[in-house]
Amino acid sequence: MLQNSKFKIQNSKFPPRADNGFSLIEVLIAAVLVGLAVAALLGASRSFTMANASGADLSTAEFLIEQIRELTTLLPVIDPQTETATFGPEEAGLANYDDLDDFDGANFSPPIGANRVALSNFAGFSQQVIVENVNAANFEQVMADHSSNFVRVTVRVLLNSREISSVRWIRARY
Ligand SMILES: [Ca+2]
Ligand SMILES: [Ca+2]
Repeated sequence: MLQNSKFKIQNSKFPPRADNGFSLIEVLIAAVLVGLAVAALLGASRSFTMANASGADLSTAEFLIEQIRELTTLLPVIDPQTETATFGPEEAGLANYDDLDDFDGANFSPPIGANRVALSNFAGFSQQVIVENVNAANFEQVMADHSSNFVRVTVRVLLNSREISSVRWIRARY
């Protein structure tokens, strides 16, 4: 029994392969396939980079809008001293702005942070602020300055004069 199986192993030789390498055609096809794969990867990488760049601009714009929202959110809607006498800034400069309508028409370039300090790292970006009174029953309807208890704040962020993002919100006078 044992001898028999030994005999079989000794005699079970695999037939030698006709060739152990690749043919020229196989190599050429492989080279073409690798080339196509590399080209596809490069194309995908380029479009991803472009999408990523515009995504980064949008993230920056949203960050800059948030800075204005944070800066103004605790300010009263009308001036604490002169109340509705003036629509717009009663103060000489940004450092002393103390109510929401002081920011109407403001254009910060370079943009500013919530602490009113210029963000020179974001040069090229700018923040435009519009403050308008709107109808209490219809926030889309703009009314005369100080003629309602609701104001709509619009912040637009531009990069090199191109609008990247804009956000509107409503504040109530209380
Ligand atoms: Ca003021
Ligand atoms: Ca004011």
